[in-house]
Amino acid sequence: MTHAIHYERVDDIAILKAQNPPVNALGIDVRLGLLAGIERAEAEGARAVLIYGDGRTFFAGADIREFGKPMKDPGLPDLCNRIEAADLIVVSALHGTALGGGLEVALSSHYRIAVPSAKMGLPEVHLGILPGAGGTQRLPRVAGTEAALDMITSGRHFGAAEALEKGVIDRVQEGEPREIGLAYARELLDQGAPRRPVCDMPAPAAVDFDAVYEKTLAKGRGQLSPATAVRAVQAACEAASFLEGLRRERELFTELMESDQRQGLIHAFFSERAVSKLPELADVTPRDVASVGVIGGGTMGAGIATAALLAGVSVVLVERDASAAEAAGQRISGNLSGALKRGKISQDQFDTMTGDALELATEYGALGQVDLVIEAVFEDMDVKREVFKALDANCKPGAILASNTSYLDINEIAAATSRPRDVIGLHFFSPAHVMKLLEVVVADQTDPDVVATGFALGKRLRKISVRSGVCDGFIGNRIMNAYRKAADYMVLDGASPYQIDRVMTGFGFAMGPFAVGDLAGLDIGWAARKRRAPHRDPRERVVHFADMLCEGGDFGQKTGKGFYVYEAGKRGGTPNPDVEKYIAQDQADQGVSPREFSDAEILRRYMCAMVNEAAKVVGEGIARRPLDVDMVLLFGYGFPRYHGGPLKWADLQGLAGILADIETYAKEDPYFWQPAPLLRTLVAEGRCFDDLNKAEK
Ligand code: T1G
Ligand code: NAD
Repeated sequence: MTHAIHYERVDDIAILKAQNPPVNALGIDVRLGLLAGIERAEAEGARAVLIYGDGRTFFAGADIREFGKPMKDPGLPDLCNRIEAADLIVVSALHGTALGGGLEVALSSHYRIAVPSAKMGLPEVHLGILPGAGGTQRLPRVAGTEAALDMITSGRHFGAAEALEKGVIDRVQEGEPREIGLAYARELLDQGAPRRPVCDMPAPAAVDFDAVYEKTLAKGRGQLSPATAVRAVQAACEAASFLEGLRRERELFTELMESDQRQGLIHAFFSERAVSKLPELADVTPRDVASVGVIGGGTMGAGIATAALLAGVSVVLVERDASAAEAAGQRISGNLSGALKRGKISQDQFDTMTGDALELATEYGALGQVDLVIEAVFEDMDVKREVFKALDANCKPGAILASNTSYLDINEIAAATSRPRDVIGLHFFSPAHVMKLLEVVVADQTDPDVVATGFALGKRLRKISVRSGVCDGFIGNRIMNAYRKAADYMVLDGASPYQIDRVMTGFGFAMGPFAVGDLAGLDIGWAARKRRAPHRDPRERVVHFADMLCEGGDFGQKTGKGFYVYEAGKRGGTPNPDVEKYIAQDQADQGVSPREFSDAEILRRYMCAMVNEAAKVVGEGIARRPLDVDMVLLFGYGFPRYHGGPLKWADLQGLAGILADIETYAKEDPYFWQPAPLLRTLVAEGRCFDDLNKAEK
């Protein structure tokens, strides 16, 4: 036996208890322990085996940290087949999250019981693979083809009640897994219940798998794993035998395991868990935050207030005047009605959140007792400095003063107060009660416990919080500006903005850069360009076609026209014919002879611009690690998760090739395409961005 599996006998029942915290991942020691336990039970003449997990959960899947390494025997598929073939009854008792290989172990058992709060699922597609230990063959046999296809291609977690209703488990019972499992096994033995291997159950009914495959592929926007899993379930229905189906599952599993998408998704899994773990905060205690102040109740202020209310934090929102405060209240109520409609909150919770928990005010005096304030007023330094002076005068000592600015210098804002150590940037993304990303912007004098409080608040609001240093646009907007510029330059040189949008949606983005511009509002970028114009380096190329659109009052969706024309009630827009006119005008004014761009060149230039700026952001220490940048782009800018993020993508592409391309592009525009020093260093030393992630662990 191994320490990971504890063996115990109760009369003629052998009990295998998994003890591999935190989530009983099915690493080699667990697998060896389970195999030895089954063999010992048989050898000792036990009549049944009970398998359950100690601690917070039944097996939460294979040990993801073993992926990409040579698999040690017994592999999980063989172990599941061995459990199923045992010549005694095997019962699994589930609690916590029985996921992936964990549910597959349960499906290879002959009977399954669960506590009511148990969650189950085969989420492998979210890791770029598919259930590889018989899940695609056994689940359809117990739950039917349609239900299995839904559970496997969505990778969603489902509860015990649904699992019982769909035949995935046999019983739901209150109690401790060991106790309910033991009683159930005893009952089965007393009834003389037979072994009941799922592999002996009839092959499930086939469906139109080609149609399901195409639909799943389109829905995945280029992600391969869900669609490939459809083919594995197809084998469960059409293969000549169960073993033949298992063989096909293994073939497809191995194909996905060797894919770049698998590496991208595994990188995303561990990075989203690592991103908020900062060594310097390990022993720092955050300040208590029971109430929050929000200044400005526009798009962002109302969203931030909504996110806080949904997390059970009371809010004092201050606006310029009563009508603006009223309007803010309406926006918040509208956001919360959406959550009520979707059943995320109850009517009582809605009433509390729009009632006692929310105070709308026009005087800063109302902020006297709040623990933390988030400012979301106009993106203007003078306005922000005035607001922070007022906060300094009205907030209690120890209150944290945060700004939601998109670009402005947090150090300069902090200097407007007598307490710069309590000032921090908390940069939310629109809509703030929906988007998962929070950039925690640390200024030069920000106290560590203020930073720790920013992260603690992020966790409470269910955000992915990423530490950023201070620079123009912090991590995300700075990088976005670079790839947006590369897109604008390609348009000036002859590419169509609609071709670029098509290429980037083909790469996996939900929207291309020009459609995103229309969504966010072209006036925001216009204001930023005007703000920068006086300080612009004369060597920088400038495009004017977007300004021409804005000068005509076309700000995108909010005005019904931008790069696209939007008709009420219709999804998406159609190309705005004026755009080509403005582009041609800009080309003529700048003496540019337009040329053709292939889709491949557009993608390469766009991604090289993103990677190059990201490498500068890491090289300058604005982002602590490359994985921080990857998580910012994933959770704030819609970067396709299966690529792992721009720097993971770059590693998989090969940094030398990317540097070479940037050096080629630099021949035509040496100012924009200045290779990042970090990129040069990594290429020269034969290293990659992931080496830096590992170094920071
Ligand atoms: N392997 C290794 N480590 C794991 C792990 C796993 N499967 N699951 C979680 N961890 C670590 C995680 O990194 C973190 O570590 C700690 O446990 C707590 O996790 C053949 C091949 C179970 C719902 O996809 O969805 O089986 O950061 O912070 O929010 O078909 O973790 O503390 O160092 O996320 O309470 C399929 C993945 C595998 C489940 C708990 N299984 N895990 O969430 O805590 S593929 C999964 C989760 C497979 C077979 C295939 C969640 C959770 P650290 P946490 P949580
Ligand atoms: P907005 O114009 O929708 O709202 C700003 C609100 O601030 C208005 O309601 C205005 O009445 C109020 N206000 C202005 N001066 C005030 C004062 N002195 N006291 C109290 N209230 C005052 O703007 P927004 O889009 O919500 O942006 C707010 C901030 O958030 C800006 O710094 C912006 O850069 C940043 N931001 C915006 C987005 C976005 O996508 N819109 C995303 C992230 C960050």
